[in-house]
Amino acid sequence: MTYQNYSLKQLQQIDAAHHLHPFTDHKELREAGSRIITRADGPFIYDADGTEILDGMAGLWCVNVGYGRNELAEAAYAQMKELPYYNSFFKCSTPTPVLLSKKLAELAPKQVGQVFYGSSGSEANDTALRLVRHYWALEGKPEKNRIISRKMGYHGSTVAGTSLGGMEPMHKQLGGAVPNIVHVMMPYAYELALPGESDHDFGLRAAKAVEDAILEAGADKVAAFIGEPVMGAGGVKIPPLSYWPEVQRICRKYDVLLMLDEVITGYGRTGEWFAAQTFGIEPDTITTAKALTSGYQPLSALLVGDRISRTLVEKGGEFYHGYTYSGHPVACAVALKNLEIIEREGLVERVRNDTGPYFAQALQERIAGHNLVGEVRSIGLMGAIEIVKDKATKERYLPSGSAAVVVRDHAIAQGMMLRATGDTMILSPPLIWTRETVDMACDRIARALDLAEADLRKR
Ligand code: PXG
Repeated sequence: MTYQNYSLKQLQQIDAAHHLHPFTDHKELREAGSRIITRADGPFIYDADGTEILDGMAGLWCVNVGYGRNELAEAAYAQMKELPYYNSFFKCSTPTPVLLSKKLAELAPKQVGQVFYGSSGSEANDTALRLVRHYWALEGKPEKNRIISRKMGYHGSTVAGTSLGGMEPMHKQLGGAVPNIVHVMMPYAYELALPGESDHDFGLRAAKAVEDAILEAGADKVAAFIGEPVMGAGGVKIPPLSYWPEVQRICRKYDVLLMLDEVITGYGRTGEWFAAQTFGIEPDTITTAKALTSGYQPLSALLVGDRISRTLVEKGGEFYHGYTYSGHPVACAVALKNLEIIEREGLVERVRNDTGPYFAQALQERIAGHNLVGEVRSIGLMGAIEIVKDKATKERYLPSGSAAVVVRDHAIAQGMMLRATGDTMILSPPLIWTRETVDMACDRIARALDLAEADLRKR
């Protein structure tokens, strides 16, 4: 029986009765009822009432090639018929992860040539954490096991992902994180730069927090630094250009590995295949997931730098780690086809040279001037709108985070899906957006801001 046999109301009732959603206040959801999305095509999603909504979030930062790609469905179907599953344990392999690994090694920065697969970004970060600790143990330095991360970083929701991330409410619920992970300041100039401090100087100061943490622990105790090139779930926080090269210099100075979490930024979002290329750095690991398959299949790939893989091979000994679905043949077949589409349609170049700059300009010209907007910022097709009560003083509406939700609800009613995180609106659209789609989004967001302002000023 297909869902078409159920009314929207029935689906909502069954959802409420049996389905526990991620990151949800379940009491609140029971009262409101869920929004049920039934289909999607190109840049649009459609809810159970048939309402068309422009998807400004590419699902959840993942549907880079947009919806309705028959080629991806066909790749999955063909692979399922040929070989739906076999594992990559016990010295076995299957063709699609083999070929995908070769492709990823070609696309990745030159010092990164090996791939470890999982099904989610969280799993890939679990792998990354275990791998860097294993690396130092193989190098005869098992005590070099601490990881430096950032406050407000997001690295997933498993125990390791939560521990690596810097979200305090998540740590609180975890009730005991993976030990030896410390969190330093984030490079978020809008709120943390000092009066009169240039972007450049702020970037260096934020990087210095990494050095301070290394010195405090002792360099012989620090395994790695991990960060998202652009913090995503934490609010599309784009670091000054001075930040990443300085972090890399510091990591090299103290022989600390550099781990980039590109679960959001990987596969074109910033206008390069990887944000490591955008920021000109050479990480030792790159965590990727989401847009690797454009979300059509669950798949993550931890890209592993040669320094680490060389030690694994030279020293030998089993790395006791892996998942049933590591290198899943169907997911890897879809990833191969997805990367082929991104290449064939030149989506990365389009973001870099056309839609990315146009998006930045449109946000500046059409959104930044609004009374509710403290700042807009973007890189590639990834943007943020800061919602404030007072532009000049950057004062926010109270309670914290409540205003962005008002904007978001109006935006959805205007046919524009975007996300609110704290007091920040986030955009991360499919890379198939054109200038016209950017214009359509700005029209709808501007209307939502007007309506939200009318509501908020009544408070
Ligand atoms: N790292 C980063 C940088 C992420 O953004 C993960 C790891 C974990 O990936 P998985 O596949 O395990 O979810 C993510 C995921 C949001 C939101 O609300 C963001 C993510 C996931 C769910 C919600 O912005 N990012």
